[in-house]
Amino acid sequence: MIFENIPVIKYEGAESKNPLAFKFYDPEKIVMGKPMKEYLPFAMAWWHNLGAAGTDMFGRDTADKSFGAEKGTMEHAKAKVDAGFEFMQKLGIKYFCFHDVDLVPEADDINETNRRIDELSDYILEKMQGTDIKCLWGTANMFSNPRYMNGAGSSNSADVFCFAAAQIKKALDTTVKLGGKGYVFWGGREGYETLLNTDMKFEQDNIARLMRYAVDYGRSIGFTGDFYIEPKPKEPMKHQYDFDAATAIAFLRQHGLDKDFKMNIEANHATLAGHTFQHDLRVSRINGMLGSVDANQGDYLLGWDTDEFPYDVYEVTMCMYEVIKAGGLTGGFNFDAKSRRPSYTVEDMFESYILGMDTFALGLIKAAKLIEDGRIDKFVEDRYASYKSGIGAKIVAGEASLAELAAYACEMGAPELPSSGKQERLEGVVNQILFA
Ligand code: XUL
Ligand code: CO
Repeated sequence: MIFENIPVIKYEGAESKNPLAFKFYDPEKIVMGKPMKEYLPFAMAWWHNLGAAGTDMFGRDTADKSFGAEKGTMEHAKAKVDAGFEFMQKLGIKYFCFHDVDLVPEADDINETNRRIDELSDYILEKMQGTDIKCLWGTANMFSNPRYMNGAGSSNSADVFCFAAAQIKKALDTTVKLGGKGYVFWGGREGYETLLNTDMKFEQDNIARLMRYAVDYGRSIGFTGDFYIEPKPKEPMKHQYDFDAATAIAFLRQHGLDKDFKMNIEANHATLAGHTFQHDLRVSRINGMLGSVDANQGDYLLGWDTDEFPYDVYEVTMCMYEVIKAGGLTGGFNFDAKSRRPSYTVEDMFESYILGMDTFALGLIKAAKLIEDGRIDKFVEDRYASYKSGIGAKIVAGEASLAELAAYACEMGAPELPSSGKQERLEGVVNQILFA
């Protein structure tokens, strides 16, 4: 056992003062006709939970993530598997997400890296047996190694493009081997630093080519899940092509990839794009492309991707509102989040996930209440009542012409002001649902 002093985390209810217990996440509790756990397929992010130890731009690690083995070795890679499975089992988490290089130390020779990935994925498969833990999604890290300084699909080097293809192939093989439901493209360096040296159209077409090669290969080896784009506007690049959900969806449609891809929406990426989390979820939902969520939150006072554990119940309630309206996720909620640097103990690893899971449970409960209450949905419905009959109904049916509408307007004279937006009343309803 690696986390000897940590018990299995149980639901103790809202009054509990035990830091190592759930206050709101009660997996069997029925919410809108389904057990909570079905609405909330949580996933552990291999990289943050088992890898990130607090290093930032100004200082080194604060946490010890060696798990009793020497870092950079296959023993350490296996110790991370042991730690990860014990961690997930103690919290009741059923999924994990990984990058290829989260699993094993990358070797100088890709053939050796691939051999290590095979060995480690065999070990993960063994660990999975007798548990109900599965892979949510896999991905290839095509942003850390210096070769990817100009991106992978967007690189000016065809050799780098091929190397990316090799990594994607292996990551897809491994995702399929581990029964993964999805495969993610996060284009961290798929963008530019300056247009002075950039052929934007060529780079975007090439990214689409790489995705098309990946889809064709994935389908040929029996991968039936969804591919995801995880939009992010910037960081590390000054401008990233998958800026936000609207941009990514238009890109997928332009290149005929929209049948194979959905969105993986990360809260902190949406806010970096100048949107709310809910906005990017809504854009994905109304386009039938809400697939999965990277569950975290940013800091509105900071302009970068802080990847904090979700705590903002307003934001998460509106997330769950979108998810319920979408009929649930085909993917899950991956905690792409890290404990703050001064929260460096083993207890902090668990308490971070407890916070995140409890926040989403609260968000689910409150979003269900908001929908059952019905005032907000009814208000929105009524707000467009002028399109239900008369000239409005004709507009919606596409049976009018511009000349007919103009004639209608000229006869009418100036229209009355539209009905009040009542934002403050609606915000009061949300507060009442959250706190009454
Ligand atoms: C980076 C980020 C990534 C992706 C996977 O901002 O979110 O960890 O989720 O590459
Ligand atoms: Co992410």
